[in-house]
Parts: sequence; C-alpha cells; structure tokens
Amino acid sequence: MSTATSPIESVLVENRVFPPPAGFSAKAAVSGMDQYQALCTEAEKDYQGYWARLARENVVWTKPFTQVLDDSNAPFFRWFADGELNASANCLDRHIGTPVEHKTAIIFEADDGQVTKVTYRELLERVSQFANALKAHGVQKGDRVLIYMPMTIEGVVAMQACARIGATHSVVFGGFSAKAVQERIVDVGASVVVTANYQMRGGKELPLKAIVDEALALGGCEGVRHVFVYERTPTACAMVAGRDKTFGEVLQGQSTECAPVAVEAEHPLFILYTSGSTGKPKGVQHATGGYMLWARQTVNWTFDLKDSDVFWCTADIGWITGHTYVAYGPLAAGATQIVFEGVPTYPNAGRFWQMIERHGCTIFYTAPTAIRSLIKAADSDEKVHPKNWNLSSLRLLGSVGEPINPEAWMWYHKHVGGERCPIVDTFWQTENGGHMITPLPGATPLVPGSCTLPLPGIAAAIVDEAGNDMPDGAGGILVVKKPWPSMIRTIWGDPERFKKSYFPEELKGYYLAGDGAVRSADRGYFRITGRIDDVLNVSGHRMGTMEIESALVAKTDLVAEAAVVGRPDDLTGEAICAFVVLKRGRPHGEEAKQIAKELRDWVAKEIGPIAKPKDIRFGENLPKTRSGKIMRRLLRSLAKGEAITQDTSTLENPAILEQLADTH
Ligand code: 6R9
Repeated sequence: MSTATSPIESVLVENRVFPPPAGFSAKAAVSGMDQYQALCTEAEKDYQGYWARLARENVVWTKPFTQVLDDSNAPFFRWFADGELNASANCLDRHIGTPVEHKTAIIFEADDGQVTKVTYRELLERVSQFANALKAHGVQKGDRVLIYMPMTIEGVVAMQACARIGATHSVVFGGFSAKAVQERIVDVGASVVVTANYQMRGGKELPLKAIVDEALALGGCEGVRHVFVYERTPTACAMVAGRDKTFGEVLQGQSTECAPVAVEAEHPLFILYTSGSTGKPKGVQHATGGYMLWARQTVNWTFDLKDSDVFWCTADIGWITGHTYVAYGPLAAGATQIVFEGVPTYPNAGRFWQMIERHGCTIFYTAPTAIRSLIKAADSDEKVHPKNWNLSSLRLLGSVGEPINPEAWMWYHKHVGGERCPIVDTFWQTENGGHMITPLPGATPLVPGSCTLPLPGIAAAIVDEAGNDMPDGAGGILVVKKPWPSMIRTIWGDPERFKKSYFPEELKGYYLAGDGAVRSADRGYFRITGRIDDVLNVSGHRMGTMEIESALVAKTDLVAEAAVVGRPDDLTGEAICAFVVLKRGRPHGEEAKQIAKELRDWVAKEIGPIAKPKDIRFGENLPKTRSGKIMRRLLRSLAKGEAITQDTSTLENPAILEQLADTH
C-alpha cells in the first residue's frame, strides 16, 4: 500500500461555492446544515440508537430486531441480527393499499425508443410469478442465482424475485466475457442462470445466451441445472433441451401471488463481484437488513425523493449503483423511475437530454465519464447540445463512479441543470452498499469536484499508514472508523481475504476504502484523489491491473511477461496501458500494431471489452530492480509520456526504458 496523494495536489484549491437554492432547502428532507449537524450529533451520542431508529423507520420488519450492532467477531459485523424481513416486500408489498400501488414504478425505454410502463401492483405480480417459476425449478432460500441480463424490467424482476424467495443473486454485467461469467458461476456456486437471448445496444443485437453457453462449456459449471432465457428479440438462439427454458415456458401457469420469505437480517441478499488489487475479482456479500435500510434512507436524503419525482439512475444493474439506485432503493422509496436499455450516444449523443424531456425526469444520476463524452459530442455538434431540449423538469443532478473534474461539473451545472439544480457528487463503493460521502442537496454548499461531507453516522476519516488522523489540507488514506449497517459482510467464500483487504492490522481496525483523499482546510470537505492500490478506474469501472496482466500472460503462445498501469485520460478518467514482453522478441512497425490488436481482442475475450488496453508497448524486458521487482512508478511515467526523473540506478537494464516509451 502506498499513498498516492502528493501534497502538491492539495494546492489545487477550488473556491467556487454554490449554496443550496432557497426554494430547494425549504422542502428538502434535510433542509440545512443545522439539521445535518443534529443528525451527526445524534449518531455520535448514541451510535446504536441512531441506527436502530433509522432501521425502524426505513425497513418493514416481519420480526422486529432487539439487537443492533454485534461486533463480537469483528470485522465480521452483524446488524439487527435477530430481526427478520424480506427485501422484495420492502420494495413492493409495502406499497400495496397505499396510493403508490397504482403509481408507475418503472418507465422503461428500449434501445429503439419504445416505452413500456409498469405500476407497483403490476411489478409485484410479475416478480411473484417469476419467484414461483424459480421455486418450481427447485430454487430455495440460500441458493445462488446468476443473472446476466440487459437493462430491462425483466432484469429488475429477476433480482426482486430472487430476493422474494430468499435466494441470493449475483448479477454479472452484460459486457463481461464468457470466461468472466464462468468464473463467477463457479465461485458463487450458481444453480440457475437467468439471461436473455440477445441484448439491444446502439441498434445492434448482441448475443447473451450464446455467451452463457460458452461459459457453461468452459467447465466447472455442473451445478447449473437451468438457464432461463428472456426472449428480448425475435431472433432464435440455441437451446439445450431439459436445461434451457424461455421466460414464456417457465412463467406459463405460474400464479401472480407468492408469499415473500422472511429471512434473517444478515441473510445474504446478493453477491456482486468487483475488482481488487490482487487475484480474481472478489464476491462482495451484502446482508439484507442493513442494505435495505441504507438503500431507502439515502434515496430519501441524497436524492430528496418526493412522490412527484421521476428519478433516473443511468447505471446498469450489473454494477452496485444499478443495484442500490435502480433495483432496490427507488422501489423501496416508492419512486417512479426510468430504466434505459440503450447507450447515451444512440441514435445520437442527445439521447439522455431527449429522454429527460420526454419523461419529465426530475432527478438525474449519471457518471462523469458519460458527462465528459457528451460534452465532447456537444462541442463538435451543436445539434446534440442539451440546449436543444427542454430540461426544465430537472431539479437535482447526481454524479457517481469516479471523481468529477470541476470543468465537467460546471458544464453539467450550467447546461443540464440550468444553474438551478444542485449536484450531488456521491462517493461510495460496491463494498459500501450506498452513499458514504455526499452533499445533501437542501443543506450542503457545493464545491465543484468535492464530494463534501460524510452522511450522518458514516465515520469517514483520513489517516496515515499507521492509522493516525491527518490534519485537514494534508492528503492521506480514506478509512471508515466505525462499522455501518450497509457495509460488505465478507468476500464470498474467502473470509481471510476479506479481513486482509479491508481491515489491515496497521489501520487499527478501520475499514480501508482503497482511495486516497484530502479534506479542505477551510470547510473540512473531502476530495477523493483516486485509488491508492492497483485498481484502475476506467470510465467509472473498476479494473484490477493484476487481472489484466493475468489475462495477457494467459496468451501463452505469445506473451512472456506483462505489466499494466493506468494513465490519466480526458474522457475515460484513466486509460489502461500495458507493457508487454513477447516470447518471440520485440516486434516493430506493422507487426507490432497487428500483435497489439490481437492482444486487445484477447483481453476482451478473457475479461470483457472494458478491460482492453488503450496503449500496448513492447520491450525486450520490463524495468526491474536487481531483486527482480517491476518498477511500476517508471511505467506510470512512461505511460504518461513523461521524462524519467526517478532514480534509475537500481535498474537492471536502463536501455529498455527507451523501447517502452515507443508507442509504435
Ligand atoms: C459506486 C461505485 C468504487 C470506486 C471508489 C472510487 C471511485 C466512486 C466516486 C469515486 C470520486 C466519487 N468513486 N464514486 N471517486 N468521487 N463520487 O462506483 O462503486 O464500482 O465499487 O467503485 O470508484 O475510486 O473506490 P465501485
């Protein structure tokens, strides 16, 4: 572990401040800093009492809890452990008999612009029917179901249906490869896979079921008894008799009523894989009770959700943001939300703005990488500039996934938010379950590029490598000092790795986020400075450098050695740069180009297109110390195209630096 935060960075002070609009504050869930402070004080004075209150207010318990935090086996914390609930009932059944029952739950817009709407009542019926289909195929409480679906109502239905019967879902993003799907099926021990024949993205029909077939053929997947296939398009796909069934087949004759199964608060609601600095992706396990508490509470606080809102989170259900702020939080809060199948640039880069106008979206939550690419598109083509659409329905904007640069923040504020919408820059992670550090739109004065302050009860702090607090203005390691209800419970099947990755001994038992951060000297606002481990953030997606290196060296006929680093990229935040030593010697010119392409395609096949290196450089060797350690700092400088100023005296073979600087 190393602290990447240099003191020089903290000199970049952003001093524009945007106080919450008065009209917004007057009606907001948290209407000023006094109220925010009062909540923080409540949490400080009686930590358990505070969380118990929120758990009672936000969650419908079938059996009330009497215990709050159990830290007897730290860091394997348990929350509300003797309470029972059902997550799907917390999203659907709770609204039955209230005015929300017949309210639109989901406005689905397909890739081609077709719109389908479902009410809460209809969603409950579809979820129940799907839950019955799972039960009829032997799925029981505690079984794992792997979901590999496009953004659709059916994807949300599949997740909710698992939750309804106490099965643990593991959603895999539709952009991951067969190999990645297989690894997750094996690790999680799935008995059923839910997928679609195809997915529609940007006017193209892309196979999903064929990738599942390929994954299952890779071996180790004997536990998979059934594959349910949603027929997204009329095009046929191969079906294995006995194993594979269409949604039509499995839903046939199933009742639209299914009693939700009450589970213990600690029962694993889902396992979601994410990249770490070492080894294979980790299965982050979340617990039902604490997660549901925070999913609903943060929708109410951070997004200030009102009954009249039309909420839109653009994240895919394959990521944590799509779990908490598409599949669970907005439903638990009774929101009307937009679910979008397609991509922001199809049929043109005005799609998001057009959809906001069309559906009267009031709260819009997206990633900086999307904003940056739409800025670029609008700059080069006036016709897709947001000014061409009526965006007056918007009242709040959000950002997630990576730091938002102040320029992008200002554009978002001006051209999308019409200078009237607060922007909530929400910092959090797969492991956190929900927002951690974020402005409250009716309370917090905003500073572009800063995620501002921790939510009440979240003990975020910045420390040095021994866990000592750092003064404001000095950078350090971001930690959370106290457990909180929606935190990761363990890494599925690997409790030791969980302990080592998140609670390293030298940090006094604090949760290690893996990011560097700095607090401003004037307001104590947090600014995230990026990962301090070997995890890259490319377009808001987490990628482990080791994962990509392993994929490259798995091309055993070609690659002898590989090292991967990130370099800053205007559009994607970070870009992947790979340094490769071939078995056959260093290639030049056309041959180098051709092999680089071959390696990129290979990585796409091993992991997924999002892991493709942007840059591939070839050398006869990698820069190593005499003891054989790869000097990654040098590689980072080379990737950026910087002159090497570091001490290279320990370098075994300085001549290779020149080779690796060459982008062919
Ligand atoms: C929700 C999500 C987590 C990593 C995290 C950090 C980066 C997320 C951010 C942010 C700065 C923000 N990150 N939100 N950095 N400002 N508002 O993205 O989860 O996919 O697990 O990624 O993303 O580096 O550690 P996940």
